[in-house]
Amino acid sequence: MSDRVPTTCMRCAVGCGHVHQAADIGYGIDTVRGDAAHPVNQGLACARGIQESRDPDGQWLTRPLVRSDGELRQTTWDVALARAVEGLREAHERDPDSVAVLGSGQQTNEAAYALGKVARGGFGTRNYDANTTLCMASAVTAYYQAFGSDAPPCTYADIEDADRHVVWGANPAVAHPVMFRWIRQAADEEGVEILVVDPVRSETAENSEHHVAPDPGKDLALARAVLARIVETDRVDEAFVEAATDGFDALLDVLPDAERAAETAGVSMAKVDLLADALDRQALVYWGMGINQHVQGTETARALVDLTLATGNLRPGGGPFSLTGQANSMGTRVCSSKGSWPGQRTFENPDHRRTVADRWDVPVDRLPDDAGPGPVGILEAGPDAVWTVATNPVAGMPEADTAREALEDAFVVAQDAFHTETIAIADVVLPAATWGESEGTTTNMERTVSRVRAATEVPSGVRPDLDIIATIGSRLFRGLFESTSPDPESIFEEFTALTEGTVADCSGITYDRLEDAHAIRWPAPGVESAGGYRYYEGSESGDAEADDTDDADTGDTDAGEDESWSFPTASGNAQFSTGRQGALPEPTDDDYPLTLTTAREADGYNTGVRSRGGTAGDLVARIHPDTIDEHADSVTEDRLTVVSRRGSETVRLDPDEGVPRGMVWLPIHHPATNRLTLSELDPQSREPHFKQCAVRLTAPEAELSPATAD
Ligand SMILES: Nc1nc2c(c(=O)[nH]1)N[C@H]1C(S)=C(S)[C@@H](COP(=O)(O)OP(=O)(O)OC[C@H]3O[C@@H](n4cnc5c(=O)[nH]c(N)nc54)[C@H](O)[C@@H]3O)O[C@H]1N2
Ligand SMILES: Nc1nc2c(c(=O)[nH]1)N[C@H]1C(S)=C(S)[C@@H](COP(=O)(O)OP(=O)(O)OC[C@H]3O[C@@H](n4cnc5c(=O)[nH]c(N)nc54)[C@H](O)[C@@H]3O)O[C@H]1N2
Ligand code: SF4
Ligand SMILES: [Mo]
Repeated sequence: MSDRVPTTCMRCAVGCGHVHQAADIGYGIDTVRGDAAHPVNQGLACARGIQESRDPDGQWLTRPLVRSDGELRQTTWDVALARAVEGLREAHERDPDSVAVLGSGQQTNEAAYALGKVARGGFGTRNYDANTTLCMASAVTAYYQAFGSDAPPCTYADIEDADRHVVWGANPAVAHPVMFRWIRQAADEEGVEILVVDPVRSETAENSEHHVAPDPGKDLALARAVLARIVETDRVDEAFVEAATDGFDALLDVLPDAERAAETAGVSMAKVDLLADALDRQALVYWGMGINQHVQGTETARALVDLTLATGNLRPGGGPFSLTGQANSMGTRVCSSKGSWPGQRTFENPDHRRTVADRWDVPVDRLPDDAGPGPVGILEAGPDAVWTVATNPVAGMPEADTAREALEDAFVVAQDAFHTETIAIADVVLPAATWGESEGTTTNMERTVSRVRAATEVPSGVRPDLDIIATIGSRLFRGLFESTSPDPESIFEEFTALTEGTVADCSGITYDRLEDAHAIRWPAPGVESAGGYRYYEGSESGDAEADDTDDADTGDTDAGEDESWSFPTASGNAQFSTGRQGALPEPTDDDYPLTLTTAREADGYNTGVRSRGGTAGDLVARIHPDTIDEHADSVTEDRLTVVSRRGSETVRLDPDEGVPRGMVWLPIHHPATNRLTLSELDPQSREPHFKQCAVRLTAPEAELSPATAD
């Protein structure tokens, strides 16, 4: 019998501990179950997390490939690496910024840190980013602006203390199943309720007490209507606002009238009151892609933070809780040198650049002084060479045909475990080890670091990401790594040492400590410490560093003497914002009268590489029966064509009353979906506006053509 190896699920950022057991013969994982000894999930796990870890549906890559005479052909690692290094070097010699590197929230901290080191400290390119910018960037920017640091102040421990769970633009019943189970369980207690804000009656809405359905993309108006109502009815936590925040008066100056804002959002005042009442209690406000993926994603996320600040909902059992998507999006934010240097050091600060350059032993003027234009801007700039690691931009980027063309014009090195649409157009393919096959760590959405361990061998043609990255890095930039096959633990130590003394201090976390504790939350500046409730010290903070000699007065939750607040902003206070609802980038009109939205299904994962096998199958659109009736003349059998200004796709119909009239709902798991979407960005976060664009329905233009990964 193979060993039972404790590890962490790499599918979503709940971060459940798993136990993996390898097949007795050959390669692969035979058994996966939740780890009862892991403090995050205590044995729970979801079906898809288990299935995708144990037996993913994708077509495995088993040998390196290089393109010759237009065809991808099997080759040796020596040949593939030489080709990769040569192509990247040629571009780098022309101009460092002509090398683009696209990383992922599905790498270990060690691989993500190493990739960032090569991208920024080796190539010195501005044009390095990750799929996490398609995902979390608006939440990240909002947290920085509001709190001075990017991290949810909340943890899972808050869930059982909250009286109201407001789930805004997220569908955790599908996307974060174990977490939703905790939320649902907490809300089964007397007097506790879940409220869902989503234009679609999602699986989460179906399983909640209340559903508020704003018009698509109008959440900022709704959040302002709720705040205006709280102000009108005198329910602001003035003591907290006075003691711990700045900017409330400036917000009041621009706050619209509640009725007018509710009308803009397409929501009744009764529903606005429902949300205002919820926030008047101990409330957690969770949010996801329905908020972040918007040209005003940062401003909308900040408006949600404003709601929690105005009602003093930042104590245990309350707070703004951004639901991180991919398993290691949070780690990527802290370690990868993508949006900030390790430990949330900023690009603009010359002292921070110098510290990083010194540690890496590279010239300081090599390090860029801004984070770059984001994945969409990087491809728009037309890079000469692109290195992708654990991401599938040909399918995952908005306006995907444009992304594909940019990649087709470039020299592409694609590093993945499976065949993908990006692999299909690559010049060099580097097969990487994946979940269950790699060693390292990952960091979940509540800032908890946990070990990832290999349970199975890999075929000789496959190598760990860290080895591939360190090999390419070492060949191009002598001395960047001590070895072409570094020990993950030594890379982890290098990363955590670089965070020492920062707001995201991980220097007290070691592999040895993780061995015993399984999971340790940052900030962890010392070997005994683990981050508790952020920005808050008080009788309920649970913070290892909190002053527990205070005179505890647990009955009183007003900003009292027993609690103190401190935010790493210039003034030390949390910041209110002044954003107001603007127009959508592509509103519906006579030519394109319907709104296309894109979201997740329980059985699919992102671009579907690991969840749909080699064939994508039919693209299926959920549409309200009344909207289908209006277009009945166009329907042939059960098919019609969805046309946007960027492309058209023939879909099979799934009549669904949970989707509002006037909307077409497509899963993101099909590679055709993003041929239709829009590449407008939030100017602050550079996150694409994935959730609304204008479309029309016509008679089927073509046979359903199931796209394949080839
Ligand atoms: N099963 C599964 N789980 C996953 C993933 C997966 O692909 N499949 N992916 C992982 C990743 S990377 C991520 S980022 C997370 C994402 O997790 P979620 O944020 O939950 O993802 P989505 O399904 O994209 O969008 C959430 C909800 O936003 C709603 N929405 C759309 N437009 C609007 C709007 O205008 N306003 C509001 N309020 N809501 C709107 C959609 O109807 C949808 O129900 O999931 C992670 N977990
Ligand atoms: N229309 C629309 N588009 C969207 C979204 C949306 O809501 N709507 N959501 C966006 C979001 S939130 C996200 S996160 C992105 C995701 O976009 P992508 O990153 O483009 O898509 P994924 O399918 O997650 O691709 C991850 C790849 O990493 C590979 N992989 C997994 N593990 C490993 C590993 O250990 N090593 C290596 N080398 N490879 C590995 C997988 O095989 C897969 O090919 O999509 C975005 N695109
Ligand atoms: S909830 Fe997320 S982390 Fe937990 S088992 Fe499911 S996919 Fe994995
Ligand atoms: Mo994501």
